[in-house]
Amino acid sequence: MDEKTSCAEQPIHYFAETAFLPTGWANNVLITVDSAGWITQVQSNQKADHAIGLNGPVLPGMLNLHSHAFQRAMAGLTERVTGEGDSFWTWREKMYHFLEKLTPEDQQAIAAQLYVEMLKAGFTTVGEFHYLHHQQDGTPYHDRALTSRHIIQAAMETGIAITHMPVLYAASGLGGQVPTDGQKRFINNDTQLMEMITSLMDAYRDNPQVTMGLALHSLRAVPLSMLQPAAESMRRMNKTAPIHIHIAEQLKEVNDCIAWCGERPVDWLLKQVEVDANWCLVHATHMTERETRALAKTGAVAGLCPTTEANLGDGFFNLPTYLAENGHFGIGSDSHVSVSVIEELRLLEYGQRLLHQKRAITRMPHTASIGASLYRMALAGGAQALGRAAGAIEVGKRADFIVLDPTVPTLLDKKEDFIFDAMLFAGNVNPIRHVIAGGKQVVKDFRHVREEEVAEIFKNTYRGL
Ligand code: NGQ
Ligand code: ZN
Repeated sequence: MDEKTSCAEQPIHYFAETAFLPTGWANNVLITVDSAGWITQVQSNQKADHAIGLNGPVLPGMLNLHSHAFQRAMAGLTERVTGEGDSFWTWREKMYHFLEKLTPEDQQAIAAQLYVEMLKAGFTTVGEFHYLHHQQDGTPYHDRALTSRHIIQAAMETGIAITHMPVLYAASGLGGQVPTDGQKRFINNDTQLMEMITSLMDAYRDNPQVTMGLALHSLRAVPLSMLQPAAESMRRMNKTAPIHIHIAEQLKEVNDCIAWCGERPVDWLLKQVEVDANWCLVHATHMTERETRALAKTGAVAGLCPTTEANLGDGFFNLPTYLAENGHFGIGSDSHVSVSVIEELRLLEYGQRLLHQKRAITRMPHTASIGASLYRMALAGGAQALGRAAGAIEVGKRADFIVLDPTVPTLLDKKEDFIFDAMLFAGNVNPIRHVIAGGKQVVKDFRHVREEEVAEIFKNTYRGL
């Protein structure tokens, strides 16, 4: 990166020798960004002149559509045998135990550290599915949205764009079962939750880094009597606000749902509410062929979290059928056992190869490159699911780019879509050298600009837990 500084109020000009645009790979691209961080002009075949040089292939930054930030601090602590039946559900007990003591400040420190790592790993937007709302004993803070504000503050400190989705959580099981003690910090009814969202929407309305959405934790945690009113109320407030829900991640949930209402979760959800392109169904692991086709037809996004799904023993998403029906997907790092665009996309493809004993599964029409198909579909699905004008180097979009290091051996002499293939399928050296988020350089030569400061606060927080 050239050492040129620009005045914050002036447009900034970046110059890329090679960049991936919606029209394909382009050379000598001049990108103009306004002071609010939006792209105002993109021109190919230009001269660098006084623009800031981005020395390496430039790609749009990726969107991470599913995050529970606090879980980052427990990564590596739940890999012990605890009994015969270690499972998703026993992991969840440990997770509940871990979050018992976290203060709003702890949540912010963990999120800031996580967001630094995300930016370094190529994620320039995060979707926070946030449910750790209340005090340790379950009473709300004086401001019900206090912990949300701390999470958003972590995004502000680090430069990542955020779609913040406060989670509606009201029950411990289908049919409105009473919440357990471990869930007491999550509980709100639909009215309380929508009030929180309204106040956060007002607070961040003019902030280009923040989008608000609604999360419905799961069919287990949200009774139908709250699911429909919450979704409708979100629609009235903002026709295009994202609505996310965890669904059909574990077989037990599917079986419980059938026992409860006679239907499978995705079938049932699609009957109860109008799922459209603003919805994101997170995991949707266990679907029949018919459910898979029906979900694809809604235009909603499937939120796939390959490393977490592998870690928790969830199963495989029905990708071939879903893609054949032009279904949309994006990626999330969820519990953050890994924080890497590369690892999520690679594992998504590898899981399918292992399952189907074939190669080249995640393919896009008219694209021979699996790397390009994965990256491009995840960009489009991520931007759609998070309701952000992002994921493309194009006028009107957020100026979020990653710059790869062309001297990394695996990228040597790679051109065009081979860049995506080599990035995703050739090894373990992080090639992401610089990251621009909202027009500002936040990662420079593999280091986040506030890396030490954020790490120090995280260290003190972590040791105090
Ligand atoms: C969560 N996480 O809300 O953090 C869930 C576990 C649950 C994942 N499903 C808890 N990966 O689903 O009840
Ligand atoms: Zn989740």
